[in-house]
Amino acid sequence: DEQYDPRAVQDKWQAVWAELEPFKAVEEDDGRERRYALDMFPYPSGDLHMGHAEAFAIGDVPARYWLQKGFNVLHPIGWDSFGLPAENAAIKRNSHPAEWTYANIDTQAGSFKRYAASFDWSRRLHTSDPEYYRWTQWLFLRFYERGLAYRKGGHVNWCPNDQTVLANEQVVGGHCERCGALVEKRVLTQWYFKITEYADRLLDDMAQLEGKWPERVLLMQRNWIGRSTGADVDFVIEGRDAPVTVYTTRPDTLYGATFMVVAADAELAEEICAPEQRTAFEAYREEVSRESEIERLSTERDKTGVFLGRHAINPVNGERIPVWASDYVLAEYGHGAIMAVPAHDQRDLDFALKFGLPVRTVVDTGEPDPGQTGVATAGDGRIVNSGPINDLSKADGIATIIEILARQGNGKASVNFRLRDWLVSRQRFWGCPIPIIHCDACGEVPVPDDQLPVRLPENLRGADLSPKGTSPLAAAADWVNVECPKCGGAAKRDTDTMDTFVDSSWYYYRYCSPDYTDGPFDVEAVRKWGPVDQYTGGVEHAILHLLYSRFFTKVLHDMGMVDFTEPFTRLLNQGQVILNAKAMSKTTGNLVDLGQQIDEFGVDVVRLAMLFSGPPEDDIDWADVSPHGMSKFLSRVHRIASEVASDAGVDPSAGSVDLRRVTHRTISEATMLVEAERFNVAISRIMELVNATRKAIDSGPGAADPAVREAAETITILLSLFAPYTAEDAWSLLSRTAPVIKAGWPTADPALLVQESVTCVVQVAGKVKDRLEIPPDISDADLEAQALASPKVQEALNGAGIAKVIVRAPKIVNIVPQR
Ligand code: ANZ
Ligand code: ZN
Repeated sequence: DEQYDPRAVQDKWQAVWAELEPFKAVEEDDGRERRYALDMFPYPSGDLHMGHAEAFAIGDVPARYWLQKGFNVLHPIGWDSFGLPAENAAIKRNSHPAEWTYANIDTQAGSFKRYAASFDWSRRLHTSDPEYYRWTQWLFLRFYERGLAYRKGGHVNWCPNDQTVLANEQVVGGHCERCGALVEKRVLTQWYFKITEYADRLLDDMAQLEGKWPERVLLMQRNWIGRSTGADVDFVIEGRDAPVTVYTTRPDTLYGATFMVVAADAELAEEICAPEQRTAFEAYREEVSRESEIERLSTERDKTGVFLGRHAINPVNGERIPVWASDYVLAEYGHGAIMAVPAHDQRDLDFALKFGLPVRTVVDTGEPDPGQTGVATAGDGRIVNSGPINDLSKADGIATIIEILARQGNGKASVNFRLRDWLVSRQRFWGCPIPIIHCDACGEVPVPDDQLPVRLPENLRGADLSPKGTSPLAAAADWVNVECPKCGGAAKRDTDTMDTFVDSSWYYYRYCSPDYTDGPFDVEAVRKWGPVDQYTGGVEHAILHLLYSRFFTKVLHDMGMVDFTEPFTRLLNQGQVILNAKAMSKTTGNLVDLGQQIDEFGVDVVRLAMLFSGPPEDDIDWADVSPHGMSKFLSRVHRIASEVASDAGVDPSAGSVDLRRVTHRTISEATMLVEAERFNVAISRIMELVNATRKAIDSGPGAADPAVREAAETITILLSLFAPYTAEDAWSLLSRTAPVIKAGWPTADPALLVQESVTCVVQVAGKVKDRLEIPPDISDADLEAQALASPKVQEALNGAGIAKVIVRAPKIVNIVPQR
């Protein structure tokens, strides 16, 4: 017989789907329950690659499953189309970033269609479209009104290569997340979103996500937010009016504070430095300004620092302790100053030993003296050398010291977060302009809503866009100079654009009403569709995008625009596609070309290989997959469909019970496996059903048996989640009407799920005396009773008493008679 070629049927069915639009979500209530399946939208860099093929094959399964189940499914697609690569390409080609961007989007859209992604194409959006970024600007202004968008000067991360600032989240190990350059610190005035105001809620609402998001993502978010509890303690500084506050997680060690350390780059250090130490301090600070954050945080490095020529007074015992400046204390955390307790904090101990400062143990943990060993003891123990809190435990010591400080009025319990406000301004062109006008007379003036969008100029090209340290928009005089909306005087537009993570923090709401013109989204539409039921995408977004989207959702909730507080109910992070253990990412280059794989094997083979290789969250080594094996399997399915006589409508209950049992067990298990996201195992169950069907055709009741048709239809419907083209073609061979995706998910007949009986051997004194047909899940007690009741067993016992009965249900019962 003729070999089936999965490539041959693709164009035909793609055209049919374009006509039938089976993936279109229905806006009106039509009695069906709604489901929202979302894939992280792509960045338009070139064509789709193997990583996309994996992610979108995985994301397609729940969407297709829900369609088969009869839900009204929203499964949209769009593009995250602002960003640096487009700008760099435009500089190279002397063009406008939009040209490269929209050409790539078209390429990717064509590839998605060929790949049979089950998208509702009518909802397509691009974040770089003015009709989209108009609403990004509108949201910025609402944040601004609520005090959640503000400008401040301060130390920021600066990428010397991209010539732009970066959010903390975009600095990975001290390097620019995008280009890898070592990140520098600069003092600049920038726009921030006040995400810290939501720190508690971002942590506490994670309770809703427990068990529904990958545990490691929740852990990464928790660590990133980094809530710590302790106390603020005020130290009087000799010769200075205002005290210096330090943050400590260990107020129980206050009697062990033998010096204080101020961040060398904090204003405080500059301010309290005594005149005779100024030269030394300034030289040191200069050194520190050249260090990267990784260097500063490294525990391996030798400690450095300088004495500031001042003393602080310990608020509980009046002791005078020297104040130092060092780089291991960060200006931006807590109060930028610490009380150093070298006996119980390793960094402080390293510093004390380096500079000959005293070490005093105040918690006896039973370990040797840190001053001698150089190893700080951080554990619990009995408090010593600490006046009123002696003999207390760590926890009681903390509580008591906080009480004492509160009574004295120089300290209180305090909570700190590692999370910083989100720096959102960028000095680049291809992003959403910040809708603020700067007027000498009025200050910051929001662009009025009816003047949105503030459009990007279209006349800047090539070299106009090259990095200059300020936004290329600053050079566009006709764009920058405007009338102040308040006073009508001469004013200037803000020339920064927004971090592209702002664009992607709300796109999933826009999909619910993509053409809405009265706001970023129709609140009613989001009430119907939201929140997203299943979100699929890469774990590289475990912190940034997901945290920002969660933040946006909480703000939108507070604005009364959404009625839930978490945007993504379930999250699935697919693994990576690798080749011989090398990751296939943008940076290592695409070692395998998706287009070429599809040309060679066909879409269904690639999709199936992606899904069958293992659980979705595991990495796939493309060197280990077998496209030929997948191809063979699809051929077997296709052949079964072509052999089954076209007598649709015959009652399957007239067919082979043995095959029907396999079919219904497969339905039951595949349903559970798909819902548990074990797609690879679901596919292997389908393969087993294909084998059983083949056998029934070749050496069983034959292709005309109604049970064989039932099996063939079941195989086809189940396969429509994973290999859509072949499923559609098989469906038509079975004389059924397209689209197969609306065929309806089959339900298993419980009567056919009851397992057949198994045979149990019954021995008396080690000799087989009877065989019982019993249910496989029989209990030991029932089995023992049945065995003892057997006439053959009674005969063998011949009136003897029973010493012992050994039961191994459902296989064997051994009866030991009394002698
Ligand atoms: C005294 C002490 C004694 C501390 C001890 C620890 C152990 P987390 O958990 O991360 O919040 N610290 C405070 N502000 C800092 C800053 N700006 N830069 C660097 N370190 C800073 O850590 C809080 C602890 O880190 C604080 O508690 C403080 O040292 C230090 F046995 O105070 B601790
Ligand atoms: Zn003005």
